[in-house]
Amino acid sequence: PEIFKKTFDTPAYKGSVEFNTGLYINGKWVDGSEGGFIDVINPSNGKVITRVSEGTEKDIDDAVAAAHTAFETVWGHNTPGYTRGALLYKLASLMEQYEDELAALESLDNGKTFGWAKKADLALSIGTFKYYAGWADKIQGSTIETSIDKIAYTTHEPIGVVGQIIPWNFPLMMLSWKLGPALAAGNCVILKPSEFTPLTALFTAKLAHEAGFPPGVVNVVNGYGARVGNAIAIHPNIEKVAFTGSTLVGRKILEASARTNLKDTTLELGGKSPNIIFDDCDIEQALDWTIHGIFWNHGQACCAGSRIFVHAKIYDEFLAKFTERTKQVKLGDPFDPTVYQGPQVSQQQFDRIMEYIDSGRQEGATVHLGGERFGKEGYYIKPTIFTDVKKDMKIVQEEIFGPVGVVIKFEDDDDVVRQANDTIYGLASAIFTKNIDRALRTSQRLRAGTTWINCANQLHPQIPFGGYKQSGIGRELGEYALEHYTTVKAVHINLGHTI
Ligand code: TXE
Repeated sequence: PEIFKKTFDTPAYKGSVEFNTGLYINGKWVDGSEGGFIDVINPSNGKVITRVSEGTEKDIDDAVAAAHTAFETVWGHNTPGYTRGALLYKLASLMEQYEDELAALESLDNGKTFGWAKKADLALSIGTFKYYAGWADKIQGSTIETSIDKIAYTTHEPIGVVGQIIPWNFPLMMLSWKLGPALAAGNCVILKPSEFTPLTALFTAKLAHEAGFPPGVVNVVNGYGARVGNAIAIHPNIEKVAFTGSTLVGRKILEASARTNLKDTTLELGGKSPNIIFDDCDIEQALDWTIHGIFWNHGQACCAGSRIFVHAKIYDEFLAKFTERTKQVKLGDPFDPTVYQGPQVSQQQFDRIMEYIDSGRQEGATVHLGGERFGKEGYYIKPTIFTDVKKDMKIVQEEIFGPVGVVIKFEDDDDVVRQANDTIYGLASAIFTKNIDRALRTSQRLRAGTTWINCANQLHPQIPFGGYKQSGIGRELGEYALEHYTTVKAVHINLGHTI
């Protein structure tokens, strides 16, 4: 397998990285079984950064076999929780040590700014590993009392070999949300990063190796979704699959599970989250978070506050200020510390977003701001605000996954709740008001897995995240995620003599 070396000499980061770009299977770096490669593109300029080995079905078979052996010999029941926890903590410490290198790679590969990669992606990923390190020796069942001559107890056992398929918008963070609970609970993992952003996963595999995870416990197989992702989804010896990505592919994963071995399946899918601004909010606070809600990570967040509902009484004032603030969002080189917004991740995503913007125009909405490419190279799109939208327009119903928000005027609380819930999704929601009754009442009525009150896009290792409706199945983070990586065994003990 090839080695990638790069020296960064940027305003935000000076230093070098070096790691293997092969597949990490059974504790070794190998080439893809067919010798293929995938080019990795820098979204700021469209140029090739490097290439990584391309995995195949055979590579997934090898990784699954290694994971089974590890599960039966050195992991699962064979390693005490405190040892698993210590390894997870060691990995988190190594990530801390290489925080700048990881942030630089994430920024180069994904296009997010180095500053945000460090402040959000790195901080949360490290925090997630530490959090689950703490859980590894605290996963326990219960004793159930039934009658005088019977006793029963439960154990929470690891599921076994787990497949994890992650997207490109938060490559490292999604990796930590997946690996953290799976490894803490004692499972062995085959992880497939997105073909668009494999670099930080490979660097992390190197760190996991250094931390001392036994061979076969963590396997990272690069590859395309339709091939390697599908091989995971249909594999008869993978007992659970966790996926983050589009609702379209999520459906395929669930179908594959139904057709094959009924894998336990968790899905974290798309969103079209409402951001509700009541007339009694603190307008400056609402502005700060609304901007962050829709433009953070260039709108490539499944929980992005893409439908911005504003109370009629403050609509004009809010829209004027929102427009001014949006004009100040600085685009440019992700390694420039004054830049907030970098490029979209890929040409495909750029085209997709521009098609949505065109569809909005064609369906009669007004491009209030932006709506076009920024600069001459790379996949940059100006922050875009639509007004005069109608509820059936594609830009109001479908996930755009770019820096595009629609602003909608509302008259009363019942009306806004009805509109907010009028979508196939139910991932997140944000509410801005200084009236606590109004905030909590509205939260209760919103069909969404998260409500942020007077903030947006807040994520925390201890707090569960996941969707209602077609935004997904199951929860990540917090204690809740562990339920999806363990299975319960009930043991009945008879102390008496009668049947
Ligand atoms: O996602 P895919 P794409 C949404 C967002 C975006 C759209 C398309 O709206 O515009 O999806 O993005 C793997 N079997 N989200 O096409 O294809 C793929 O290799 C198994 C929301 O990039 O779903 C990658 O690793 N796996 C989202 C992962 O699935 C398959 C994050 C996600 O890619 C596969 C990303 C298959 N048949 C996109 N096909 C979120 N929830 O945060 C692809 N993959």
